[in-house]
Amino acid sequence: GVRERTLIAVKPDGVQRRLVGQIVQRFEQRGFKLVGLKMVKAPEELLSQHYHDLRKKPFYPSLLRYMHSGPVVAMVWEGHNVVRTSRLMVGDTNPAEALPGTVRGDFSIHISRNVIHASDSVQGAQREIQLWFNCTELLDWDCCDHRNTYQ
Ligand code: YYY
Ligand code: MG
Repeated sequence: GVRERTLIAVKPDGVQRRLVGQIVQRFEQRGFKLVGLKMVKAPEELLSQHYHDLRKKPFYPSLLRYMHSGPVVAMVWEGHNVVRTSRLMVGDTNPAEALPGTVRGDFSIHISRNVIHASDSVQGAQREIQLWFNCTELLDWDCCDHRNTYQ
């Protein structure tokens, strides 16, 4: 439905490289609705829950160190099919495989510094949104262009 939500986060490299504005712009211009946004230095506890499924991977320790190295801009975007569409907008995990036109394909080179996070399933998105945001930080507001974005 049009109320589907996903967690998007500009990672510390993306914030350092001043890419926040361009990334927000892509989701706005696509027509999705921003319902939450904050800048945080993510606690290690949050990051270990966020990346729980990857805890046995060889790159996990450096992944956590990188994600904890500086501020992250976490956002919740809402709209029809937003989880799948935002994965397409973000591009392949490995920037070498990410197509031009995607965030990773336009702004990154190496898998260890791939600029952005996007939830990979509707269930995963719900779990991640609960980890990163209180419900009071998510705003339910009427988008004036709703009738021009949907049927
Ligand atoms: O969802 P996505 O970010 O595209 O990839 P995941 O498989 O969930 O991995 C999370 C994160 O871990 C990835 O964005 C970069 C990092 N990573 C890595 O550094 N090296 C790998 N071989 C795989 C993933
Ligand atoms: Mg993932």
